[in-house]
Amino acid sequence: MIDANQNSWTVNKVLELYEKSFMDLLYQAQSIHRTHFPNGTMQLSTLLNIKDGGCPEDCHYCPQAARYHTGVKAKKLLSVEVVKQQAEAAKAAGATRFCMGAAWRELKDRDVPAISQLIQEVKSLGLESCVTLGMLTDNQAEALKEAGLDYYNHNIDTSPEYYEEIITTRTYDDRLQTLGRVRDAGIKVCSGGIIGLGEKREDRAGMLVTLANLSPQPESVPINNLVPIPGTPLANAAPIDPFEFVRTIAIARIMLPKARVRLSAGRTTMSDELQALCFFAGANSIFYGEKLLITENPEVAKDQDLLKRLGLKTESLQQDTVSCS
Ligand code: SAM
Ligand code: DTB
Ligand code: SF4
Repeated sequence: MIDANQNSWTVNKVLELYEKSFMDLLYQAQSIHRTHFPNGTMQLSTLLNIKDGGCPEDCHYCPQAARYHTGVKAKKLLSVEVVKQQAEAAKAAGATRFCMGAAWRELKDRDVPAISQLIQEVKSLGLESCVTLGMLTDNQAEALKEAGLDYYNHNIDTSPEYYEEIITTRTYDDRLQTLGRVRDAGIKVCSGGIIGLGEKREDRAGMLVTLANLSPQPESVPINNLVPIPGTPLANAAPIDPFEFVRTIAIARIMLPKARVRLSAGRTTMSDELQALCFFAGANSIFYGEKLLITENPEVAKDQDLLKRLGLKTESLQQDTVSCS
């Protein structure tokens, strides 16, 4: 079926959405959300940092970039035993996807066997697998697919115009090429970005245009609110107006109607009410577990309580639903 929305988004069209009244925009987003997700389930992904710190890149937001003094120490790749234990715990807590991140500029061929083994362990538990390892070659993408990888996360972070203000050690095109390789290998695409990098509304629109005009569109779209990290160039970035953040989620839902839109980093500083507004606007996935990669995430019990108070059901491994009790 041809999707009328796809490949035809322009920044001006998106800015028109941003100009709508907050209520009209949320009503439109919620209507689209209900059409594509009639069960209204929340998908829970648990993150594990499998390789901490020491990254050669200069992403201005990142606690793991070696060049900034953030107090994060470089460590070795975690062992299979540790990863397996963490994945089992995530499954027991109710997560359906296990996402493993490494502070790498790119995946090295020598690490492919170890990563493949980690993916196989996660898959053997019946969990969906996701990794985020930096740039990939065609052969590496194929090897990860062969190992059973379901999703590859690789964020475009912001608009093509603003990107150079945030990262200079690789280009926007490098990111898009890796996304193309992931897609060609038959792996599902997880790509999104960060709000609150000092970007303009045009840049938020430009980021969403890039994502929505990918063909096919990404299946998973994480929207992160910047977690300002002392020691990084963005340590003192001005926080974004929460309503602008909710608008961005709503517009992501409208432009990427079938994607799981994940309310990602930044939830520890959001009120329950703000998170509920984000869910109403169309966010239907969260990172679930006390830690993101380096920074904190809400406690499991707190998230379970929030989902319960909102009467939100969670996606289960069998694709049906269970109540969060
Ligand atoms: N090194 C790999 C890469 O850059 O693709 C994988 C890990 S990297 C930490 C994954 C993503 O986390 C980044 O692309 C960025 O969108 C997000 N991220 C990193 N630091 C963040 C922060 N302080 N606040 C919000 N999001 C952040
Ligand atoms: C994504 O979009 N957000 C996650 C995941 N993909 C890898 C990472 C958020 C990192 C927040 C800062 C930290 O803890 O390092
Ligand atoms: Fe490295 Fe990824 Fe952090 Fe950039 S975001 S510095 S590539 S770990």
